Amino acid sequence: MKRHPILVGNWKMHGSRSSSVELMSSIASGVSMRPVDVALCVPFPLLQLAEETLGSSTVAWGAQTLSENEDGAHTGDVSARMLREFGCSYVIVGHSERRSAHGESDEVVAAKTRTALQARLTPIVCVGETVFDREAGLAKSIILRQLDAVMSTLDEVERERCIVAYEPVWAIGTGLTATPEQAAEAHGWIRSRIAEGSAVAAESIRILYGGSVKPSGAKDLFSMPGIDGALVGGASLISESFVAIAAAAA
Ligand code: G2H
Repeated sequence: MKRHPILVGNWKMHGSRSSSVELMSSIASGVSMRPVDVALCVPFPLLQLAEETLGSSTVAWGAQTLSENEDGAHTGDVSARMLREFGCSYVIVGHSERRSAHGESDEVVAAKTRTALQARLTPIVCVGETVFDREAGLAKSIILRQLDAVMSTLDEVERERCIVAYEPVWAIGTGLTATPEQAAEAHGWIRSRIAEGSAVAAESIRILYGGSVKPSGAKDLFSMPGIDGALVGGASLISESFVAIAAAAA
C-alpha cells in the first residue's frame, strides 16, 4: 500500500492574529494543487482563525498538545472535545519541548494519545533522542522506549490511526538536520517495531521526520524509503519555504 505523504506545520508559540491569517491564506493557496496532505498545528488562540481561514481550503489544522483528561478542574488545559469543536483534525503529542519543559512522561504521552483517538483526532506522536543518547549509542533504545510506551496501550486499529514523528532533539530548531540516512535508519527502527505487533499497521502508518527541515535537502529526505513527510517548525512560518517543502514531498 502506498502511503500518502503529509506535511505538518508546527507553529509553536509564534504568530499574531493579523500575521496568522495572511500566513494561513498564503500557505493554503500555495499548496492547493499539491498531492500531499497538509496541516497546520497552531497555538490554541488561533484555532478559530484557522477554522475560518482554512475551512474552505485543502489544509487541515490542529493543536500542539491536549489534556489527557476529558474535562474538569484542570486549569490552563484544553480538552480533546474543545479541539474537535474548533474543527481540529490533528494534535501533536509528546513533542520534546513538552516532555522537557512540561515534564510530560511516556505515560502521560500515552494517555494523551488515547484521549485524542477517542475524540477522533489524529495524534502525531513525537519520539526522539537527545544528543547525549545518540553519542552514548542509546538512540534506538530511547526511541523504541518512547514508541512502546504509547503503542503498547493501543489496539491494532488505534495504532493505524496514529502518525509518528521522529524528531531527534539535537536537530530541533538548531539548524542541524539528521542526514537522510540517519532519518531513514530511525524510521526503519520505528516501522519494524510496529510490524512486530501488526504488519498491517506498520505498512499503513505514516512516519514523519522533524528537526530543522528546510526546502534545501527536503527532496533528499523525502526520497528515502519509509519517510512519509515532515513535521516542520521554523520553516512553516515562512510561506514560500513551507510551500517549497510541500512541493518536495509531493
Ligand atoms: C521540531 C520542528 C517541528 P524545527 O520541533 O516540530 O521544529 O523545524 O524548527 O526544528
